[in-house]
Amino acid sequence: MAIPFISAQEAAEFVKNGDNVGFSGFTSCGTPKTVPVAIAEKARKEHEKGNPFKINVFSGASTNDYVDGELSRANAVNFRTPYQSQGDMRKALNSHEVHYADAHLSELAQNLRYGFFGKLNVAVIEVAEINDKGEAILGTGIGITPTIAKIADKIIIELNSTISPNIRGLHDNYLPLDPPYRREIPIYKPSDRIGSPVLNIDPAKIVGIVNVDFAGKVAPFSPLDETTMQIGVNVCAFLTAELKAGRIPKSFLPMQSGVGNVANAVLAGLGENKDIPAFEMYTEVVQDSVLKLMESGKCKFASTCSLSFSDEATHEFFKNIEFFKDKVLMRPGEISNNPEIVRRLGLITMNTALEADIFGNINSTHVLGTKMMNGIGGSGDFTRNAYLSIFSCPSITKGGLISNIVPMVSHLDHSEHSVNVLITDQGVADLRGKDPVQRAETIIENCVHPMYKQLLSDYLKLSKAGQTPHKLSAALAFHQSFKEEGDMSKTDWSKFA
Ligand code: 0RQ
Repeated sequence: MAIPFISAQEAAEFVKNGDNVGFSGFTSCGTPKTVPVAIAEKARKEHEKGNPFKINVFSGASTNDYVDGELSRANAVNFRTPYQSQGDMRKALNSHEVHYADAHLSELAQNLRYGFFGKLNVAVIEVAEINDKGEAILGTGIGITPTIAKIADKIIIELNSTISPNIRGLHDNYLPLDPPYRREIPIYKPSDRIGSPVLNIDPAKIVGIVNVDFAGKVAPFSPLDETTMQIGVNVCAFLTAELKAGRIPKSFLPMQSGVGNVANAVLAGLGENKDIPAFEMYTEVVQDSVLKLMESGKCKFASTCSLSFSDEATHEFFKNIEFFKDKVLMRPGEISNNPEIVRRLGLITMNTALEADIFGNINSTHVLGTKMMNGIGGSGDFTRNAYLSIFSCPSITKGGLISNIVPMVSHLDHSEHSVNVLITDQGVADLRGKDPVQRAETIIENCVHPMYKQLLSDYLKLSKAGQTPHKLSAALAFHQSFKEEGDMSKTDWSKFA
């Protein structure tokens, strides 16, 4: 029987108050665009009638304005996991209107299959192609799609005609067995294909197909500033030195890089560096910089969960698909970020901190300890299992009113045990093989902005007791000073002596 074509509004009627709803995609890539808006409209109408209407939203990573923006503005979200980066959703979860569980991206798909969230009522999945047998070609991001396609009671398809047919062949859909039957995931190099380019969806569960004829936008990058470029230069210098010292094999190792400008600056720097051999990437997001590296031959292959290119780069990529198609594979998030694979392949990981402390602990998520920014994303999946884990951040923020290096992080995402190297615009702190006091001395010497060097050295002298010397009453004094005086540099240790 042919699968019916329906409108987004008709599709939204399949979604009920209290439903667990899974969305395809990873970042804005592969994420539905019309059904979530119709669900938000339905929520508004129900609220006007005095009826409750909220859903629980599950996705591969961040989404787009149609999912997180529209649904949160319509007050239609009860629970959200595992990651978001949209302003209205951020406000809603920080004010507790939305219950947000920040989580490692690699774990959500399996936790859904394990039943940790109850059953999944509806999956909304964007595809480039689908036939009556339910054989689907997904869009430019996978995320949790193979899992939600398998476990959801009802499936709504968004068939997006703007996705290039040249996307066929780039996906590697794969579902691991669950414990106690899990076997090793047979990826031994980034380019190993283990699954299928086609996702098989049970057509009996598909309630309808919604035609979509517009592409979502990928946010443009802000131009590289001096600080970002200097961080990029420092990361490149460090990696080159590691290679020369023989601590990175001559053939190099696969790289993971987080999103954003620092990642782009580092990749651009590596591309220009003649001492770094052509390398592969095993990561969750590839951005424009990776295309350029492929064109120049510097990046041989990229395994990713999404193709987060600008409109221009997307066009170029699909136009030149003959060149790119054996250089890219898109995988589900539980494979792109899988700890087993990260450890086996020996990834060099580069992620961003909001703040680090002098002992090497990292806060990637909470502004001043309480306000959620985005979430831990894939940074923990990669960091904890890396061959070499690098964190970077600027040494100061807001013109120096904030030091990104503090006595004690105000929220902990990545502990000292997982962080090998900290890099700021000031320099590189190699934390390997150092005790906490040695780490603190190295970080203060190499990474802290001159405005804050004395303050942090003095903090270290406040207490000499214990393996990790803290003056507990003063440990968050930087944050307190910022709250009270709008300036961390106003911290006065004499109050704590
Ligand atoms: O505030 O917006 O008011 O200017 O925080 O700071 O420097 O623009 O940070 O865009 O590079 O993101 C960690 C959030 C960094 C990101 C984080 C203020 C600062 C600014 C943002 P304004 P920047 P970036 C791959 C892996 C976790 C997920 C991850 C992230 C705003 O990289 O979400 O790694 N990482 N995923 O002024 C108070 C500080 C601050 C501060 C900055 N110490 N205290 N405010 N700010 N530092 C991706 C995926 O998983 C999909």
